[in-house]
Amino acid sequence: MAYKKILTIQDISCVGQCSLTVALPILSACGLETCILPSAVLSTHTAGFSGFTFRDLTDDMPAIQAHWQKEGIKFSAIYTGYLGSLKQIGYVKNILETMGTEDCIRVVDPAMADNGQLYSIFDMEYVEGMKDLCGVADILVPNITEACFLTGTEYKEVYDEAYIAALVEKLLALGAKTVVLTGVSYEAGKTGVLVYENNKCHYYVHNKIAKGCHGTGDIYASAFVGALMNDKTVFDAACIAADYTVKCIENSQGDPTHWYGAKFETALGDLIQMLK
Ligand code: PXL
Repeated sequence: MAYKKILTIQDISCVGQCSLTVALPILSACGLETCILPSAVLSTHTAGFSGFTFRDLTDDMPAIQAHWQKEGIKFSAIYTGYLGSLKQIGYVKNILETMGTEDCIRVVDPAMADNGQLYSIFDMEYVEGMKDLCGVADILVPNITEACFLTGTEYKEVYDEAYIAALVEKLLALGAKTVVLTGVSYEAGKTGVLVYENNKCHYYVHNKIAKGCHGTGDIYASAFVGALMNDKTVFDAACIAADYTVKCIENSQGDPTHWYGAKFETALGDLIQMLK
């Protein structure tokens, strides 16, 4: 595999095992030079902690990008996650459009919602902005809740294949070429990932661990990008990311003091093995 430089744009939650504190170690473990653009700095993530600090870095972005342009820096992949503001989405869209190498792969994780609800700092105006960002993605990696918000679809806990097919069709209409939809579950105790690429759908089913963890969307998307940039196909990368995420959740069971994230570090060795 050629040595690749990639950029990931998401927040730094100083404590909480999500966003950049997950993406950076996972992508580095996958053998990738990982450059970062922090969207915001928070004392913790926003899902379960109260009184967190939040410094929005939107206004730093244009100068950072301008410096990179002056230095002639380009990225083989650009992967975006949790962003800091609606205004920032415009800057990030421009970075996706202009900062990649000719064969750059643009991956957008519209990290804004889970379990039927938007994360606390976001509103419907932000959802509209995120729709626009999805239009420049080569690969979109939403969970079902995010897919519903992006497409104006009613969120359901129980659904059939026709519901998922309609959801994917509406996501493609936003402009993304490939969709990797996570958390698609048709039977109790199982869940999976649906990959739509080149007019074909593939589904990978795996065990669903009853007690999930915060931050697994970020773990999944990071491992997916890491595997993809190791020259795996989109479907193989989606399967590897699923197996790794399940292992992270398994390794995090039975520790009530660790309610805020998954112990993803303990399974990095497994991820590296899966890439071989
Ligand atoms: O894992 C998604 C995420 C990322 N960043 C912040 C969050 C969350 C989920 O709540 O609060 C700051």
